[in-house]
Amino acid sequence: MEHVDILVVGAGFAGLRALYTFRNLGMRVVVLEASGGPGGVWYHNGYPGARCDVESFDYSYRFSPELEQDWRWSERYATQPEILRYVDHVVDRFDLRKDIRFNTRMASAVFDEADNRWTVSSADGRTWSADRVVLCMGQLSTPKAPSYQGQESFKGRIIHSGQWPQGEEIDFSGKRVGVIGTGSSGMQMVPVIATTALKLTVFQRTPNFSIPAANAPVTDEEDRTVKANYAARRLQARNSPTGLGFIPNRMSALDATPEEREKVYEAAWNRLGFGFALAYHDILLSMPANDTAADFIRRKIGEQVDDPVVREKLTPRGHAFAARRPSVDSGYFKTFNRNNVELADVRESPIVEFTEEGIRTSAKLHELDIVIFATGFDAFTGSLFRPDIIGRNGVSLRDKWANGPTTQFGVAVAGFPNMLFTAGPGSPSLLSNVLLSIEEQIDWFAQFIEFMDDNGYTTFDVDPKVESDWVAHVNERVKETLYLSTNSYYHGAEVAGKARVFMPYSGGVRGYRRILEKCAADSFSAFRFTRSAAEGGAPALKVAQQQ
Ligand code: NA7
Repeated sequence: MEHVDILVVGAGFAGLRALYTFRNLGMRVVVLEASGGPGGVWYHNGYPGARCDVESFDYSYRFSPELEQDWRWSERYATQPEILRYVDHVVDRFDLRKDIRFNTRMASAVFDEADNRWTVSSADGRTWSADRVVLCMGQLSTPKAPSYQGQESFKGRIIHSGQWPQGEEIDFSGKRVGVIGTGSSGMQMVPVIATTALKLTVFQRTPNFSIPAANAPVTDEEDRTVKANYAARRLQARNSPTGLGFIPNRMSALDATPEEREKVYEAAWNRLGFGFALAYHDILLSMPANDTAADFIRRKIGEQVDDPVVREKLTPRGHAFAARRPSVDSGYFKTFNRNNVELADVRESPIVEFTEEGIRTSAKLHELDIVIFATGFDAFTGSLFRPDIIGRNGVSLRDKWANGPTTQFGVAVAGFPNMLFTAGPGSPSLLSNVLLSIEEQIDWFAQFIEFMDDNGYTTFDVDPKVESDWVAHVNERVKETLYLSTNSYYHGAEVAGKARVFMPYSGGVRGYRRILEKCAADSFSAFRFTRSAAEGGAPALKVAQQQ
C-alpha cells in the first residue's frame, strides 16, 4: 500500500491542476486516472467536430503566466485534438506524468475512523492510504445511452460520442449514419459527418437553441493583443457571472424598443456565442424577457433552413432559451438543406426498435451502417456514484445522496471527512466556465489545507446543519432564474429515476468566490476540525458556526 498526503482522482483539467498545486505545497500527491491518458472527458470525446464552446483563451489554465504566453491557440474555439495537445504540453511542462497512475480506475474509497485516513482501492486491486482525497471526476464524464429493443441484433456499429474509439479514424464515406441526440455533441458532429456520409439521419427528441460559434483562426495580432492583456482578461472573467468574461447588459430586455433589441441581439448573434444569454441581464430571469431572445433565435434558425416542415421541427419551442444548455454551433441548421441529410423527429415518431438493418421508428425503418449515441452523460453524480465511496459509519455517498446531492459550498459532504471535490453539485460548475471554476476551487483548497496544517488539524468534516443551509441557499438562488422552468440535466431529469434536485449553484462565479473568500477570512469556521489524539492530545473540536 502506497501512503500519500493527497490522493487525487481523475487526470482531467481539474486533477492536473490539483496535482500541480498540491505538489507545490510540498505534499506527496498521486493521481488515479481510469483512462490511458490525461484530459478527462476530452480524452474520450473524440467524435468528428468535437470542440470546446468556450473560447480557447478562456478555456485554458491561468496559474502560469509563462504557459499563457507560450501556448499558441490556433482557433477561437479549440478542437478536441488541440485541447489534448495542450493537456499533454501541460503534463510534460510541469512534469506531472510521473505522479499519475493511468489505466487505474478507483473502485472504492473508504474512510477509516480509527486513523482518519482514506483507503483507496483500484479495480485491479492496488491500494493507497491517503490523508485526504480530492475527487476531480468530472460532471459530464459518465456516458449514458438508451437501450433499445433489438439493439444487439444490429449488424452495424454503435458508438457513443463520449466513448469514441481511441486511435481509430472512422471513415463515414459511403456509409449510412444515424445520430441520436441533438445536444452540443450531436450538433457539433452533424455538420462534419454530413460532408462525407452517404446518408445521415438525425434522430431528434428536443430541438435545441443554438448560437453560431463564429469560429475563426486566431490571428497573430489577436494572439498578441490577448497575451498583452491576459491578466485583465482573466480578471474580467473572474468577475463575470459565468466566468466567461461576458458582462451582462444592465438593461432589461423589456425596457428596450423592438428596434433596439433587434440591434443588440443581432450583434450578440454574430459574435458572442454563450454571451448571447447576457445580451440583457434578465434573459434568464424573466420569461417575457426570455421570450424576446427566444423569438429572435427561432427566427434566425428558421432563416437557415429551406424546407418549411424541417424548419418547424428544428425550431425549439416550449422551453426558455438557456434554461437547458444551449449549443454554440458551426453550420448545424444549414446541414439540413443537404440532400443526404434527414431529420427524424422521435417525439412525433418514436424509436420502436433496432433491427439487423437499422432503426425502426413508428414511421419507418431507417437503414444504417453506423449509429452514434450523442445522448449525453449522467451529469454531476454519475462519476461519483460509480465507485464505492464510504464515509463515517459505513455510509456510502450513493446512500447519503439518495434524495439528491447535499454539500457544503459544493466542495465537501458531511460524514465524508477529509474529502473535497471540484465542480460538483452545489458549486457554479456547469453553469460557468468550468475550468475557471475548477482553478478557483483548487486555489481555495490549497488555502484550506495550509490552514489545517498550520493549526495542526488532521481532520475536517462538515456540520450537517451548515450543509443543509447551503442546499437551501442553492435552492433559493435558483428560484430567481428560469432554470426550473424546464427539464434538464441541471436537475437530474436526464436519467430516469434520478433524484430531481437542482445541482449547480446559480449565484454566479463572483458571488460564489466571495462566499469561499469569506469562509477563509473567518478561519474556515464553517467547517469542523479535529486534531488527532496522537498529535495534539485529546481531540480538539472546533465547533462549526453558521457561515
Ligand atoms: P446533452 O447536452 O445531454 O444532449 C444529449 C442529447 O441526447 C439531447 O438532445 C437529448 O434529448 C438526446 N437524448 C438523450 N437520450 C435520448 C433518447 N433516449 N432518445 C433520443 N434522444 C435522446 O449531451 P451532449 O453530449 O450533447 O453534450 C454534453 C455537454 O457537452 C453539453 O451540455 C456541453 O456542456 C458540452 P433531450 O434533450 O433529453 O430530449
